[in-house]
Amino acid sequence: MPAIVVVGMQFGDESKGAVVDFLAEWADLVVRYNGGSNAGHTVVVGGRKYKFHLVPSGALRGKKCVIGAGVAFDPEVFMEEINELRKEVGNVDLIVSMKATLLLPYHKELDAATAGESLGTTKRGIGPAYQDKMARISGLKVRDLLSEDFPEKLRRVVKVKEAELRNAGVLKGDIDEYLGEILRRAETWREFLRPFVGEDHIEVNDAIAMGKLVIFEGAQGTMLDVDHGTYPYVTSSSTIAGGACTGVGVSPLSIDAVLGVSKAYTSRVGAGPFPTELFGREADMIRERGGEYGTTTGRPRRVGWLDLPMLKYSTLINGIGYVALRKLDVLSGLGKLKVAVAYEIDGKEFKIAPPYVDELQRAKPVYEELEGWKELDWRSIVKEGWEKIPEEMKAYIEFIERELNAKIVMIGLGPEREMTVVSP
Ligand code: 2SA
Ligand code: MG
Repeated sequence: MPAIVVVGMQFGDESKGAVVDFLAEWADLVVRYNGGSNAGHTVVVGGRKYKFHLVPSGALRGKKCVIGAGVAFDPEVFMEEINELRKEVGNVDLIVSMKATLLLPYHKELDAATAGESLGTTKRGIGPAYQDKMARISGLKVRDLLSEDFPEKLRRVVKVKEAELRNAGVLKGDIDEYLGEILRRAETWREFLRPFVGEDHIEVNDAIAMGKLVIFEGAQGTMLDVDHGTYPYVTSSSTIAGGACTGVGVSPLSIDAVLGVSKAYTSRVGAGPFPTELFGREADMIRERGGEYGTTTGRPRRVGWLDLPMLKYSTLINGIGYVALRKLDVLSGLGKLKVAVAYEIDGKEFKIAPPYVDELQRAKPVYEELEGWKELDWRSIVKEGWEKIPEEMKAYIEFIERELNAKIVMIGLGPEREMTVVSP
């Protein structure tokens, strides 16, 4: 049984949650390795929508889950999410890495006060938390929260950050009062958290060694990766498949496959370049049909045509051999479908997207037009299989497979769990 990384090929919201939930039926372990509660992974079962932010989507099937060292861990959100989940599924079997970065209330306030508007962040404190992690003198880990000397550690950190916190208007009055407030809340967090903490590296490597099926659930998407995305319009973590190794402490040799997840079109929430973006009536139609609103923030998402140069870039840097193509239903009845097969930038043709903001802003997509399909009877496809897929949709799928040189192993025809169809 393999270890599979599920990774977003676009700007997040590819519906990785639904794909992970689908695979989780067979999985033994579901692992988050990057990001934090900025993620919004939605799983729909029997008309009920479950939204995951910090906890891996595998929890819904009662599978064992791990939150790895690479995650920015917000104990407040964690408590809320676990309490909600317990009402739904009863016991949540989960391990939180001692090594995970601790995300504290001031990170969220700093996020809102700084990058929130200019980058269009989720204001969940992600950037400021990773900033402190990298700075080291101002970073704290989950293990610190549990240690006896947490008050002293926190004081030291807040001292280092005092000027920054005052400048941003986060810290206004007396520093001791401010510390006291956080420490009071921290008392609740740590008691809640204690039974969950553990060693992610042991848990995950043991499972792999025992031949169990381990699913790594990537958050956000490749184009939002801090190193490889459209910097600075990115998130602050390693969203790519390689992030699974660094974010948990697993050898690259232990990963058996990378499953890329892409929508049948493109969406982006927040600022940054988007070469195939649509506006007006077509955009509104896709947005409404696709329910393209942020799961975490409710923001309307920008939408556009499928962008193969971007997907090729993703395929390359993630080593994607298999693809889950989602939300094909949203394109039903739209007429001709455009797909970008290359960009023209300053008179030069690019088959693989350059990830540079300035070049992407000047990129003119070279489109190919494919026939669209009219109606979609997902029930008969689910019941009778692949043959029932409209011919035009088959051609759309095969076109993408050829261009990416990857196999589309499953498609999504709607948000419900049973609307995922596996290819022959
Ligand atoms: P941040 O908050 O620092 O990670 O924001 C930096 C950029 O990364 C984008 N980002 C996302 N894009 C799509 N989906 C995300 N998750 C939520 C969802 C977002 C929401 O599933 O819908 O609810 O709005 C996500 N998280 C981060 C963000 O928009 C910035 O462009
Ligand atoms: Mg999402």
